Amino acid sequence: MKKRGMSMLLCAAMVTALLVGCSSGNQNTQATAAAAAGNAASSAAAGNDGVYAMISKAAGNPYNERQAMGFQEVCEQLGVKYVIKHPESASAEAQITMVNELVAQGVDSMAVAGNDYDALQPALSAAEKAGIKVCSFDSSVNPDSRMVFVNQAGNNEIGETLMDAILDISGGEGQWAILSATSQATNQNAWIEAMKKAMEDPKYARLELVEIAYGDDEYQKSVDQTQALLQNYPELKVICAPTTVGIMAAAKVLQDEGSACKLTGLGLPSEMADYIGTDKSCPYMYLWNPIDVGRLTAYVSVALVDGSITGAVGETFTAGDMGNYEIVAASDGGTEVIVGPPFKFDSANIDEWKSVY
Ligand code: RAM
Repeated sequence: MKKRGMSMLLCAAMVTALLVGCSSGNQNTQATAAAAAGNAASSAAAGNDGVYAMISKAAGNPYNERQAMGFQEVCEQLGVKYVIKHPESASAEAQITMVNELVAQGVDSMAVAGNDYDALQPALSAAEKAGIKVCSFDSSVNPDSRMVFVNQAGNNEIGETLMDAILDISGGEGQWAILSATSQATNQNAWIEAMKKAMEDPKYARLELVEIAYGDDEYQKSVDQTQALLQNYPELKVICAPTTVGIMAAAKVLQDEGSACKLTGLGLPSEMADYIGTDKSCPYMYLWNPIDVGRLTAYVSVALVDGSITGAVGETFTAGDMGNYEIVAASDGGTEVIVGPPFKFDSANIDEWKSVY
């Protein structure tokens, strides 16, 4: 009896080690190791024996890695098992394959940063039918595909904040362009819509949005798109890049070329420190803490699995030391939890933040 208990404990420890190893391993190893561990884990541990999965938009993006760090940190603090997957490219197809794999492995929850608003619905609905609690984070999937969305900040708030930055940096008038991520990215598209809505205010009447370019959250493609914008619109005053990959690429192009065109958008302080300031390519930019997005996603996943929330408007829960959160109505008819307001980074505070995220 004693011996059996001991070997079960060892078994549980090995499964935990395997899953923890997965989260930072390469994609193929991760999928295989997770497949091996997924079913075993559900029966191995006492207490909360769920397996919590996270699927980001894509590998190779430091923003996504920071969200994963936060997710991992909370799962470890709570002593629950987790699987983190980063698709090789930011496509819905790659995510659908991962969702199907995780369903087959029998995980208990799945948090997805959607590379497409609608395309994942059949796969995620099948996951929900199999009893898996599904939420989205960072970039949502449609309300029929999720129980709740962990949104980094309010869409309208982000749209209005960016429009005010463009107005200010342009001096109130002139041509500006957007350098976005992929054309299907739910989050960037929601922010672009919010910017367009904000632009109806007469105070923006002398600003002209000339193009929305897509760098697909790939560095080189974002560099190429920035160069094309500069070539096609010699009078361009501002580029707004609501993506950490795009803004970093654009910042380097504009600064290296000594361009008169300025930049703003959403960027990681760690990647943008050399480009922030009135004498640099990006006078200021915004973001939120991506580690907190990942942390809150883990708390939401655990609360969905233990039944303390269902994703309905008005439900509240405590996210450890992050405090109390309430589920609210999202503008797409579904529900969401908002991490917090966007934060401004400029030359006065960038040094303080560049080592944080
Ligand atoms: C990129 C990704 C991510 C987005 C950030 C702001 O890293 O597109 O989804 O939230 O930018």
